[in-house]
Amino acid sequence: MEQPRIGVGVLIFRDGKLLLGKRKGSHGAGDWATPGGHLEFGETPQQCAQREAAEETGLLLGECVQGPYTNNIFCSEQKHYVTLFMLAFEASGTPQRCEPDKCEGWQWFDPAALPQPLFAPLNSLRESVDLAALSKQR
Ligand code: 8DG
Ligand code: MG
Ligand code: MG
Repeated sequence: MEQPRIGVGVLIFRDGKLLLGKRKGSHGAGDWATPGGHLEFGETPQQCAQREAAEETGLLLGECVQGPYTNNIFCSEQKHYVTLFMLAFEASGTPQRCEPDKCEGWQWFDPAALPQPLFAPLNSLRESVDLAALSKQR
C-alpha cells in the first residue's frame, strides 16, 4: 500500500465559468476533473498549480489563491490523496489539449451546472463548499 500523496487541483475561473477536462488513461478515466497533478519535491502549491496548468492546458496563470482541501481514498486503486485546491482568476490563453493521452478535452462549465461524473476530489469539494461562491472569491 502506498503512502498518501499530495495532489493539487486548479480551479480556473473565467467569466464565472470553471475549466474541466475529461480524464483518460489513469484512475478516474471518464470523470471530469480540474487540471492538476502531484506536488513535486520543493514546490509550493501555487508553483505546482501554475506548472500543471501550463503542462496540461497551455494556460499561463497569474497569482493563485489558496482554497479548500479534500481527503480521498481511491479504494479499488489503493491510492490515497490529499488534494489542495488552488483558485486562479487570471489565466491567459485558450485551453489546449496538451496531453491527449490523459485528457479528452477542456470545456468551461457554469459551477451551478457541472457535468457528471466528477473526479472524486472535485466531487468531495462540491459536497463541502459552494463552488459558485468560490468563483466569486477574488
Ligand atoms: P503528474 O505526474 O503530472 O504530477 O501527474 P498527472 O499525470 O497530471 O496525474 P493526474 O492523475 O492528473 O494527477 C495526479 C494525481 O493528483 C491524481 O492521480 C490524483 C491527484 N489529484 C487529486 N485531486 C486532483 C484534481 O482535482 N485534479 C487532478 N488532475 N488530479 C488530482 O488528488
Ligand atoms: Mg494531471
Ligand atoms: Mg500533469
